[in-house]
Amino acid sequence: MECDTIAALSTPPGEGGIGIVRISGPDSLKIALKIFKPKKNIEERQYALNPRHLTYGHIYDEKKNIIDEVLICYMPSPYTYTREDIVEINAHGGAILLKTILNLLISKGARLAEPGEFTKRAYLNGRIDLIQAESILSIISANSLQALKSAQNNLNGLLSEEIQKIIIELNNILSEIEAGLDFISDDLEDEVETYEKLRERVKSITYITDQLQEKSRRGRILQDGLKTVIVGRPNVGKSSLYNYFIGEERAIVTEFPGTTRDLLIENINIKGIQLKIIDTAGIHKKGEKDPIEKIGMNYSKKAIQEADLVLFILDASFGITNEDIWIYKNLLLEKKDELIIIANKIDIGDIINNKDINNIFENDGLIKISIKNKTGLLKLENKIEKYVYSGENFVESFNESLLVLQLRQEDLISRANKFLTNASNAMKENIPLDLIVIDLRIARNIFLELIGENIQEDILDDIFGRFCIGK
Ligand SMILES: Nc1nc2c(ncn2[C@@H]2O[C@H](COP(=O)(O)OP(=O)(O)OP(=O)(O)O)[C@@H](O)[C@H]2O)c(=O)[nH]1
Ligand SMILES: [Mg+2]
Repeated sequence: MECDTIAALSTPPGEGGIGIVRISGPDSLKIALKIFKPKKNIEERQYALNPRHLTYGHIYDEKKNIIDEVLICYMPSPYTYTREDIVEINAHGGAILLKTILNLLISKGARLAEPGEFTKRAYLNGRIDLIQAESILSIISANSLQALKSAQNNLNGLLSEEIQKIIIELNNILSEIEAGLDFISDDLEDEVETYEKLRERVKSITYITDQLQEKSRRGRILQDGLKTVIVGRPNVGKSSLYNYFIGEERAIVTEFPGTTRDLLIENINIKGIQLKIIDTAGIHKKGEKDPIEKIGMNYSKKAIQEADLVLFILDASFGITNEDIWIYKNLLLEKKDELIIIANKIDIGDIINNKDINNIFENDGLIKISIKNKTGLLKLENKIEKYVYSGENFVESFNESLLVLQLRQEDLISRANKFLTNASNAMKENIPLDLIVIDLRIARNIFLELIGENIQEDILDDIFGRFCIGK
C-alpha cells in the first residue's frame, strides 16, 4: 500500500472560474495547513477545518504573501475517493496561480501525483475494483448520453457483479469436476447425467459472455464509430465511394490506378449509425515493387485487420479478376463475416453475377452500384444498417443494451469467451474432463484479471497511465 502524500491539479489546466488542487495521503491536512490559514484566527487551526465543510481562508507563500483567497475542504479517511485523507483546495482558476499552489504543497512535503494515481489508490485501497476504475475512464471520455449511462452502470458495479457471479459459478463447476475426477461412478447413467448438467452450466456462462461481447461491440460502435474500410484493387472507385459518403471531393480521384497512397479517415453518419470511414490505397501484387505503393498497401492491410466492416469493391464492367481473388484469399478471409461485396461502375458494364460471388467469395449479398450515376447507393446504406443492427430494427433497442468498455476489458471478455466456447464444444464431444478443466481455469483467471485480482504491476501502470493527472 502506498503511503506518501500526493497532490495534483484536478481541474483542467487553463483559465476557469475555479481550479481545484487535490491532496491525498496521511499528511494531507498537515501539509495543507502549512500554506493555508483560515480567516477565523483560531489557534489550533485544524479545528476550523470541520471535516467535509468548506472553510474560507487564504493561501500564503514562504514570505507570508497572500497567494489566493480559497475555500478548502478536509475529508478524513476512509470515506473518500482514495480512502485516504483528502484535502481539496478550491482556488481561482488561473494556470500560474494553481501551479504556484501546487509547488508550495510540494515544497511542504507532498509529491506530484502520477496520472490516475488518485484512482489507483482508490483501487489499491479496495474502494473500487478494476472494472469500476476503468469505467471512470469511460465516463470521462463518453461522447453520448448512452455511453455515459453505460459507463455509470459499470461504475456502480453492475458489470462487476455480473463478472463476480461468473467467477463464483466457474469456481463451483471447477471444484465439482475436480472432486469427481478421481471418482469413477459405478452408475454410468448417473455419470452421463452429471456430465450433461455441467455442460449446460458452462453453456449458460458462454451465453452470458456472448451477450457481453455483443453489447460491447455495440458500445464501441456508439463510442468510436463503426470502423469501415473501403478496399479493392486500384481504380475500382474506392475514393469515389469515400467522397460520396462524406459528401465532398476530399480524396483525389483520377483515371490512373494507384492514385490513393495514404489512409483517409472521416467520421460520417449513415441512418443514425456513426461510421469511421477509411479510404485505402488500391491493393495489387505488383504494387509490392514500388516502394511508395508498398507503404500505402501496408497501411491498407493494417486497416483491414482493425476493421469492423470491410467494403470490398470490384469493377462490374471488368468482372472478377485474379487480383480480386488474390486480395480476398490473402487479406479478407479472416474478415469473411464482416464483408460487404460491391460491384461498381454498372453504368459501363455489368458482368458480375451473384452466383460467381457465391462460389468464389462464399458471400451471398452482392451490391451493384454506380457511383457515377448514383445508383444502388441506398441499397448499400441499407445493407450497412442491417449489418450493424443484425436483424434489430430499432435504433432504440440497439442503444438500450450496450456496454461501453475499455479495449482491455473488451479483449479480456473476448478471450474468456473463446476458452468457454472451447470448453463447451469439447464437452459435447466427450473429451476427458481433465482437459476441459484447463480451459475453464484459464477463463476463470481471465475474469479475475478483468476485475483486477492477481494482476501484474505493469498492467496496472498501463491502465492508470491512461488517466489524466489529478484523476
Ligand atoms: N464509369 C464509372 N466510372 C467510375 C465510377 N466510379 C469511379 N469511376 C472512375 O474510376 C476511376 C477511379 O476512381 P477512384 O475513385 O480514384 O478509384 P480508386 O479505387 O480510389 O483508385 P486508387 O486510389 O488508384 O486505388 C476514376 O476515373 C473515376 O471517375 C462509376 O460508377 N462509373
Ligand atoms: Mg483512391
